[in-house]
Amino acid sequence: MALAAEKKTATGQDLQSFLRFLEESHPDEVIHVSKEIDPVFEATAALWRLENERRFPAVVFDNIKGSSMPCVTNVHASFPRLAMAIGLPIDATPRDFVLEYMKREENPIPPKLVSREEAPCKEVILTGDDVDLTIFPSLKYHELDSGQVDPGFEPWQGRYWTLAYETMKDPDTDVPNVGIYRLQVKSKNKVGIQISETAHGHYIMQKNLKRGQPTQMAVFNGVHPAVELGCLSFTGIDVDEFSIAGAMLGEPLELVKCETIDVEVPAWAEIVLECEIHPTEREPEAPFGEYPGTYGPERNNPVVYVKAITMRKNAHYHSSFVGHRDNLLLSGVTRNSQIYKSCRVASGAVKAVYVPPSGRSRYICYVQMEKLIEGDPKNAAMGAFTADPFLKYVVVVDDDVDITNDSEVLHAIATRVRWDYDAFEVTYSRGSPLDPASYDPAGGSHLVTKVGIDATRKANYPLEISTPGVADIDLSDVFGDDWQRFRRD
Ligand SMILES: Cc1cc2nc3c(=O)[nH]c(=O)nc-3n(C[C@H](O)[C@H](O)[C@H](O)COP(=O)(O)O)c2cc1C
Ligand SMILES: [Mn+2]
Repeated sequence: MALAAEKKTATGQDLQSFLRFLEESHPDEVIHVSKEIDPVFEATAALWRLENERRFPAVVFDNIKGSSMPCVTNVHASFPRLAMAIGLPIDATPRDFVLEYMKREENPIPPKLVSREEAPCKEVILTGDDVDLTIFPSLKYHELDSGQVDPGFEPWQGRYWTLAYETMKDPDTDVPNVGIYRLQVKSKNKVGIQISETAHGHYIMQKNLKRGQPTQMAVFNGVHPAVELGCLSFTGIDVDEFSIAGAMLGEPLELVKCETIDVEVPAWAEIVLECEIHPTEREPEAPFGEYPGTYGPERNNPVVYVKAITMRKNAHYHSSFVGHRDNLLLSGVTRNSQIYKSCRVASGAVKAVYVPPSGRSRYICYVQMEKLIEGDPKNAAMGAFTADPFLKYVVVVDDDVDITNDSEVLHAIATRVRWDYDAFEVTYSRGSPLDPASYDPAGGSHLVTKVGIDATRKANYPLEISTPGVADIDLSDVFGDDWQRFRRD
């Protein structure tokens, strides 16, 4: 195992080396909790309280009741950590991030196969009766999280994996696919899965279903966040997300073959579950608290059997705090590059785009442009809608508006929009089936109304107030050296 311990890049390809990097270089970005914490609600409640205080460190729960494994969470809850994951400075702007992410997405680096001796995820191998999902500190996040479990497994009702990265091969092309589809623990070796109809994973499962065969699928959990950001890239079904993960790392992602199925997984993953999605078996899964901040309904979802567990000796289980920043930011930042590209096709005057957490990092997009001709902002808004079906409101503003600041955008809407001229509506269009404001939320309708808003200044916009000399004022000179005692609003 000598090779396995070596670092391949400044921060390596694994979650633990990224945590070490934070501990050494940015110690306030991460906290270890040694107190015993209940996996049922208590971990989530603690993160929620922290969020109420507007604080978002990565949290490692070292002592989750019932498990000997640490539970790492909230890693993606702060944008600067995501920027640092792809090698940007801690103060990088969302625009810097989009441009860097886009550049890397356009220059994929194919993965590299390594031997099992070189793969830390093979340090422990459990097969047959040794497969036991109860060793992992999976959490129960929300009060009504549920789903059917096997008889005798009731204490595990509502325990979910929210950072399960699944990989499976397209039977037509053999191209691997990667996405996150949550898992519901049902027994020692059985989980439920929710793969949305729009995910590539769903197409692959359906293709196998038509052939009457199970889908071989590996789950990997706990990787470097650069790998996560690459795996969640908005690519076509024929693009292998592992090559985008390599681009985010700046080196080939190391993959290793699974023991019991014909699928490859990241060699530096903390935990791997080698699985088969049963071709026909379905069981009730959910309700489960989802990203919009509401529960997704119970559904008859596929059943998955775990054939083997492979993992590191000191494996760290990785969880995402779903429905909160940790989940929202990770989903949000990976959408921006496609939206930016599409908006730039619609109008060359577009300078930046931002999908704010206030819109659940899915439903709202702000577009900043240096408008040269009237009408152009609406075309830019249409470009955003084309790129991302989940968007419902696109607001286009002038280039002096800070699009990472909701208040500035609202100011632009309040003072620069005549609704009948400047907004357009598209009814009966495709959105998210989890949208609480879809035409039939209880029925899981994906039909929504979309609104584009041109909030740029129009012709004859009155002169805006200004005062000469603001930038030159020395506050200490006027208000005294202790002017900072005044409470900040
Ligand atoms: C924390 C997190 C949880 C997610 N959970 C699910 C899920 O349970 N089911 C699902 O279909 N998509 C889920 N997603 C979204 C998909 O992983 C994402 O759309 C992915 O790009 C789909 O990949 P694919 O189209 O290649 O299959 C989640 C995303 C994040 C960031
Ligand atoms: Mn895909």
